[in-house]
Amino acid sequence: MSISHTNEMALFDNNVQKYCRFFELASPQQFTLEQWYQVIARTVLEMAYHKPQGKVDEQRHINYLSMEFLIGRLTGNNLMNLGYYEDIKAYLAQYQVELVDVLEQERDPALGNGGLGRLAACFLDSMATLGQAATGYGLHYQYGLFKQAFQDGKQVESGDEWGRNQYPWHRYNPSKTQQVHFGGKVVAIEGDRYEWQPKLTIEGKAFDLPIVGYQNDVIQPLRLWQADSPQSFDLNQFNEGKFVAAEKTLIKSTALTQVLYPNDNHRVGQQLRLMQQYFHCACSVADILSRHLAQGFSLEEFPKRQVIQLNDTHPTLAIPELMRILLDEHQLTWQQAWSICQQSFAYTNHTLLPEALEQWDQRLFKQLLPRHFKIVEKINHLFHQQVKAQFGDDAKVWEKLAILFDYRVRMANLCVVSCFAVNGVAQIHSDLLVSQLFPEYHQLFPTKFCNVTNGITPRRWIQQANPALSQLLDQTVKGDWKKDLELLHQVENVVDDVNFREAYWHIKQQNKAALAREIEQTLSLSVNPDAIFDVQIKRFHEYKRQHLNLLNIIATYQWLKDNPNKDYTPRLFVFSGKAAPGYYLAKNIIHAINNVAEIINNDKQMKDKLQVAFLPDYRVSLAEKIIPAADISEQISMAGKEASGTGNMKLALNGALTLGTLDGANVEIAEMVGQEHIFLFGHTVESIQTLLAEGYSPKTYYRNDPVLKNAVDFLAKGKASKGDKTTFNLMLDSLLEHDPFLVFADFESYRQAQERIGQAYLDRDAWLRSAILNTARLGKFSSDRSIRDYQSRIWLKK
Ligand code: GPQ
Repeated sequence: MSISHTNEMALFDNNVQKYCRFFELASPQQFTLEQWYQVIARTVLEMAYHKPQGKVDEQRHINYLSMEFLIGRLTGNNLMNLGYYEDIKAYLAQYQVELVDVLEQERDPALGNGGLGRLAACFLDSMATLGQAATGYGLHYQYGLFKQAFQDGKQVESGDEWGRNQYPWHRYNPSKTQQVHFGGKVVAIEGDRYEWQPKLTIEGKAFDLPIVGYQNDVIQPLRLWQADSPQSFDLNQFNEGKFVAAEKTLIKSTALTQVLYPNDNHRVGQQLRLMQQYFHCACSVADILSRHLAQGFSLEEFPKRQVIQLNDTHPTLAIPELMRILLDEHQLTWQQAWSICQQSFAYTNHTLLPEALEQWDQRLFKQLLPRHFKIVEKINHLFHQQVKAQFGDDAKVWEKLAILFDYRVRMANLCVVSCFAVNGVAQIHSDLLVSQLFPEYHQLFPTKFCNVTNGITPRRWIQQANPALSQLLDQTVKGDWKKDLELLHQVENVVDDVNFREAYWHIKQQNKAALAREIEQTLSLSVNPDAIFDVQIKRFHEYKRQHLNLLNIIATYQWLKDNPNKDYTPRLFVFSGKAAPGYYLAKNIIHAINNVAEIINNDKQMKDKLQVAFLPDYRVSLAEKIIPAADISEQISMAGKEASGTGNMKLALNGALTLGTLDGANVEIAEMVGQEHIFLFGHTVESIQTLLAEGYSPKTYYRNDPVLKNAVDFLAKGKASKGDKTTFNLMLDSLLEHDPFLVFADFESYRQAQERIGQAYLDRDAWLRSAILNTARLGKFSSDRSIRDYQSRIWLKK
């Protein structure tokens, strides 16, 4: 036990003994693992607040508004960041208890869908670690992202009742309760001042989770709002039943934060979602303002002291909400209020996909938020004057720039007009944001746009997920790489050191063996630990092209059947990921992968050569097990569609080589690691433009490439569906008729890249060298660097 922690561990022991009496046990020996988990978490939470708070920079307080925070398990992470991990591990040893087993008891709080939510979690970790004053604001969903299981190969969903009421890391903070109003009407008072007479009021209760900085004693809240009120409300009262086809009408107020909408990169049109969004914004803005005023600052000082960072457009309503409070409650003039808002809000865009850009039905918006609608109308009107001044009265231009258009409220446009900064999440994405989505806005506001490439926290994604690699890096690197990931550059110096190389290789093999055990346990599939572990783990979406991966697997299977004696480097293809419950085509792809896996895994000729493992219920804790074991990281989206990706960074830092298109952050990964250490393939954004201009016909590829045709026909002829030729029509018709994400166009190039991988793996030394250089050269992708970029380019920009 480290000297500095002796007192704290005495306190810890004291608490353990107290709980022991509390549970009427003779000795802690009798605790179940679940009890250990609860006792450790609760005790450490208390201990954390006993320490003097570490220093934070309060120049500007960052209020990070996000509908999703995919935080993952907190216990191990908090123990590490607080510096208690080793002490508590040693403490438990006296009771023959393994800390890792205790940590497995924690259910992941799955309060997000995918990359966007996980990014928010990494950013909170980095802000605390860098001492950037910050509060995360989200929702305290009762059900997180649904649980996924497979039945006959098909995804089935069930509710994720994650136990928010027993969760040991959060505390209810009754002094922060807020009131949120909906519906009703507005009455003019004077000038821009109105009185809102709402129809319904719901209470928002605050639940705080501690975000612990890495060994700096900084703790900041992630404040999650929970709707609570005994009242029920009738959704019909806002809209005479016109918007609620898919929703129940009589709803308990608590339903507002009952469930996370399971959509990723896709907008939701439902009224309850709009209410959720406003609830989130209203609680958060009120909290931010009251904190600001309680510190003794004036409203004029608000922009100097606060930033409200909008994680995509989901929290856009915070803008008209702050306007409303400033105008109606604080009686500021429009100019004063607008100036405060324009200097306080910043917007991060996470997608260019048109189907993901939020637009709300104007009537629904107006009925639910009549005062906010008036405010948006005025913002829109004043902006129109500005557009006319710049571009003349050009209807075509206005059609693109308007906030209100065609009876819709366009949230991205409201953000660009109102915010002082707009950023994309990787260089290529930020460039496309300007050139494709917002070119006229860029002409109007050339200095608003910038790039901040995403990052990941090395504390969770190396230290916690890959303890063996972490230890090797501790021994190799001078200075704490966990605080400054660029220090990993030093690893370049030992890339030719035999001992280091052997240790690095050994760690990867151990991690693969551990994943093999997990696969055996979950799928009863015994896999070849010496195969290339080729991993695609992410949400299922056509643009991410899991079906491109699948078609190659089928083609490989067919080739191996025809050429049983030819050389082939054994592969294990690992998939994990969920599809939105209403996204039938993505679910069809999941079904196809499972059925093909079943055939291949049961074919004795394929044993130890070609295997497919689809692990159900992808979540943060499962990612932590898969990532350290990967040899190949599949990042194969259609170029221009993946804004950044962050799994690509986690995998490459853990020594997987990327098989990817020039999309999102893959472009920057390639730049950092060097062309020789990454497998690039496929069309680029530029070559896609040419292809589409010439008229793309997927059928031509199908007809001209017998390998592609055979793979497609395997599914079309029912060979993976017991003879039923229609099972995969959804996917196949889309591919053959439109192929909107150019799967066929990239198929051949993808096959060639896979071929190169098979060859490259045979040269173990060269492969290992590439893997090590991936770890050494990707320090840029720490989320600490992302946060520093936010500071210098947006939050604290001079
Ligand atoms: N992203 Cl718009 C999501 O995870 N969900 C969404 O609804 C939207 C974006 C992702 C995006 O697809 C990835 O490319 C990014 O790396 C990630 O956000 C974080 O920026």
